[in-house]
Amino acid sequence: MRIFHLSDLHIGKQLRYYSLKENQQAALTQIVNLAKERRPDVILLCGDIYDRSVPSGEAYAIFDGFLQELAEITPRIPVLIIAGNHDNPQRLSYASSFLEKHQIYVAAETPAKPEEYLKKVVLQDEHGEVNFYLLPFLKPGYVRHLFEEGVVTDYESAVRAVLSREQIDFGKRNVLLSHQFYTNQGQKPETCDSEQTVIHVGGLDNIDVSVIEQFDYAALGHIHGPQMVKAPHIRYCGAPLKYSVSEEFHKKAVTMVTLGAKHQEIRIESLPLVPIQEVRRERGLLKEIIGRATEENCHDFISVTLTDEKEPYRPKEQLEEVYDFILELRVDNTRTRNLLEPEEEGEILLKPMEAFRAFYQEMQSQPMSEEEEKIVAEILDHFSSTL
Ligand SMILES: [Mn+2]
Repeated sequence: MRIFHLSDLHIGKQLRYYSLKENQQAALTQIVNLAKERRPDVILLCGDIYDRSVPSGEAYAIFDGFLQELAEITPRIPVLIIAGNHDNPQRLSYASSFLEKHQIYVAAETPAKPEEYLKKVVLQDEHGEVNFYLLPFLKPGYVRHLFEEGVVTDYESAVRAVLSREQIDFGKRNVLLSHQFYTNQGQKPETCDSEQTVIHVGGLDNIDVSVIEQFDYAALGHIHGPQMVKAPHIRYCGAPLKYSVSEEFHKKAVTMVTLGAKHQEIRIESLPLVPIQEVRRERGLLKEIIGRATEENCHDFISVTLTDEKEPYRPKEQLEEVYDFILELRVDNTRTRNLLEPEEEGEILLKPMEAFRAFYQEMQSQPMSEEEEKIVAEILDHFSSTL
């Protein structure tokens, strides 16, 4: 069985103040084209479909268009969707029973009553059945009431308890969809800035991977860089786009999993997604950075760090002449580094002239000329006589 594993679409997300609408649409179109080409038996969307719990009309339209295009592929490819921490369960489950008639299965809410269980979708291949368990993002408080007191104390015990009441037959082939923070004996996966979750190892949100190890494949969402956790069959596929500068070197892709017979080794392939705009860093002198602009890279999203000792006049305006999308502009030189160093002694009260001299030196990286000193002295003189 061939599986497309995706997560963290974050539809509607912006990069600083820039819309990513076209970038997201381009990525989704590539995913549709890959689906047409590679013909997966199922597509998994493992949480954080939308970036906000109240998605914009535009965000809904983008996702709707994506599902529509997937639905037009014949034979129909089932799509399995779970909610992530960014999704609003009620909103994500809108029209879900209707969608199910079209083989789009949405699990947004965790079991709330004793008689409710995880959504389970059974698909067939030449080796028999594969059970897909859809575990939406959960917090311990969502499910605590389903168990005896003291059973659910943290995220790990919550997921363990929810999975154990499913009475899964691990003699069969089982796939889990989950959107949580899984660690390998406290070892933290590689994270980046766009996940926007306060991730701390040893924190209550960690779940040891042993809880889900028995699945033949665990399709995970939540972490935006593609990586396995402990073993190849437990995997974060990552976001389809770079959502922060810290993802500069990520290789975004669709993770394609080929599941064979039970106990047969799984095959993992990365089908690269090519962004229409890169997200990257530029560091150096203003002149150098401007000089590096080309027709190909001038539309990239760039984070600029200037290293000029003598700070240029209106650097942002100068950069904007050649670069279209500047995410941020920082200065890293002796002045800014000194600012970060803590004062060794207590605060010293300087005379006005001394204070201005120090300020000038810091801003200009050189002392005032004699003429400038004279001007400043005159100004100070003027003020001291008027006060
Ligand atoms: Mn996410």
